[in-house]
Amino acid sequence: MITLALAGKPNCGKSTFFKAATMANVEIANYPFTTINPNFGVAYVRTKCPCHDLHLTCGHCVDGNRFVAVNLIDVAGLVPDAHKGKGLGNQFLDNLRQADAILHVIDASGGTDSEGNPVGVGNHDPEEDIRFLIFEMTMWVHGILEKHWTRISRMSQGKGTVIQQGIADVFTGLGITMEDIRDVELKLKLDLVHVTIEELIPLCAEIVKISKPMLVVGNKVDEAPEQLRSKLAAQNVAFASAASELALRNAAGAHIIQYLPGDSVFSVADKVSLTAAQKGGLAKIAEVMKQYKGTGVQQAINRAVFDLLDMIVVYPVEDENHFCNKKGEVLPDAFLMRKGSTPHDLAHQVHTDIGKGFLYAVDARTKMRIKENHLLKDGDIIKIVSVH
Ligand SMILES: Nc1nc2c(ncn2[C@@H]2O[C@H](COP(=O)(O)OP(=O)(O)OP(=O)(O)O)[C@@H](O)[C@H]2O)c(=O)[nH]1
Ligand SMILES: [Mg+2]
Repeated sequence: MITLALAGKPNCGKSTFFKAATMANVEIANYPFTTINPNFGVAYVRTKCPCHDLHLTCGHCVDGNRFVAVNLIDVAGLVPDAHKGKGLGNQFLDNLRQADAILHVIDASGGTDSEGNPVGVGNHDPEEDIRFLIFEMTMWVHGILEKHWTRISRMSQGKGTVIQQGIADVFTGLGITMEDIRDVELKLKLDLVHVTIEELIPLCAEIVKISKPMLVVGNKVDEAPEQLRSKLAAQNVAFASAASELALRNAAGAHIIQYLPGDSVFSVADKVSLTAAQKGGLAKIAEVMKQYKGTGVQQAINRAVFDLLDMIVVYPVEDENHFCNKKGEVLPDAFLMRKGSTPHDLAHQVHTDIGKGFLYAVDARTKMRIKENHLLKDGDIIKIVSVH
């Protein structure tokens, strides 16, 4: 399963985002380092369920909206010089290893300094926070490389290819290959045989870029001054109000409103009488949602998975005529897969044995056989025929 990690300086709203997205009960407070141990939970990407267009009822979606699970990690806040162990530095950075992509949460309201202390809205430049996280991650990677560098350079005895492999081996856990290192070497015009460890910092920045795609989430947009918002919008920041999303999720859970994560509006449930405070709170949230077409939490998760990681959703079925499994459940599974995946990849994802015994696949919509190397599309419904 795909894993997204929430990272950023302390007190920017990572745990609020996490709680809103997973509905897990985690601690939230207006001071730095509320979270020390990482929180692990399940969030969802939202997509249109194919049952809607096929005029079927699947029982796995809500009004035609399918929520597909992804892992979400909420980690301790990171402060400048974390790579040197400041704050909870290294522990935090190690928690990012398992992430496929990072949601870098910043405080778009500019109300907290670089260490997460409240300073009053508009008194800190959030653009600074964007740069610092990339730098800390780069230096974290550099620190790891430094530990191995003497061995790698000694072992290679001046042979470039051995050095490339040696570096790639250190970062296999981050999905880095020898080809990646060779590409970076060419791009940066580095001579790995003769570089000093300091000259490897740009290479480490590239390793971070390749292994940890990052979406910057401008949280607390409900309090962000216009001048900061327009500066951040120019940097393609995904705006969010995690506190608004959390309030809506709680209100929907209590049947006060009708709202699905990712909706651009909510409606107050029939026969519910609201207190003046509730009315005021909801009106403020509605105002934010109008401007950003929602609270931004679901939108950020979707953007990370579908745009950053380039994933599609594919639905395996056993009966292509009724779009169901052997038990008659319609569209029982939804799999997130990389764009460029084939039916054979899907077979492997369903089960290793089904992958090994793969014979052919059928597109359930057209009932046509598709080739093993055919490229799957988002929303495809596929029957796999295998010897197992
Ligand atoms: N106005 C506003 N406040 C928010 C929002 N999200 C979080 N907050 C507030 O920001 C403060 C910090 O929230 P947390 O979720 O604990 O922040 P964190 O990033 O997890 O903090 P650490 O665990 O200390 O790193 C709390 O007072 C939240 O209520 C938001 O969207 N808007
Ligand atoms: Mg926290």
